[in-house]
Amino acid sequence: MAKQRNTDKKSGRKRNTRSPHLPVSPSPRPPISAAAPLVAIVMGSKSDWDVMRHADQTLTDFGIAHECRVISAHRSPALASEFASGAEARGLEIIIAAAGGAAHLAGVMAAHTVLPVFGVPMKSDALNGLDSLLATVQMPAGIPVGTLAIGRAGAVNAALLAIAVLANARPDLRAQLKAFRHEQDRKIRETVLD
Ligand code: AIR
Repeated sequence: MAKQRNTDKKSGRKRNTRSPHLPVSPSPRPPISAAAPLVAIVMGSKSDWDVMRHADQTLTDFGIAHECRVISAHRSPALASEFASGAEARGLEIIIAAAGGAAHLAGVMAAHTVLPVFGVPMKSDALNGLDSLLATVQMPAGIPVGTLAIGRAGAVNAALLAIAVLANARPDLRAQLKAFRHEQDRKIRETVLD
């Protein structure tokens, strides 16, 4: 969650220590990792963090300034509405919202902001996340939530989708994303089964 990254002594540029294969941005734009958060990752409970830390890590790997916090649509409804209502003014561009069971957090976020909201359904004990998936995805027309897969895949992909949206206006970030895809492809091609 901490956005600290190392700095290359020679160039003075920031270095991505977790994913050295990803190019580091020489962008003339303000450095995205040093700025105010562009992405918020919110989750209904601390019990969601083990899964949502994968979204956090993915954003960190790409050097995206972000914040992570617990907000419950049901246990802290005023905070949920306050957070989403103020998100745009704080400079946030995307909200990733994760919840399990009666998973209304992403919908509540979306109801209070026009920023893109990506929902991540958490795997639940009772129904394996099917309840979370349906609660997140079945939004009424007019208030969209882009819903990702249940659990870890959804957490990682929510972050990657947020990066893809941010990359529309940030060519260096788009190059990073392409390098990431290329690396994935390379690993698959080089996979040897014993
Ligand atoms: N939750 C919390 N407030 C509203 C909802 N839907 C969800 C959390 C978590 C699940 O309830 O997102 O996935 C169980 O939370 P806890 O705190 O009981 O572990």
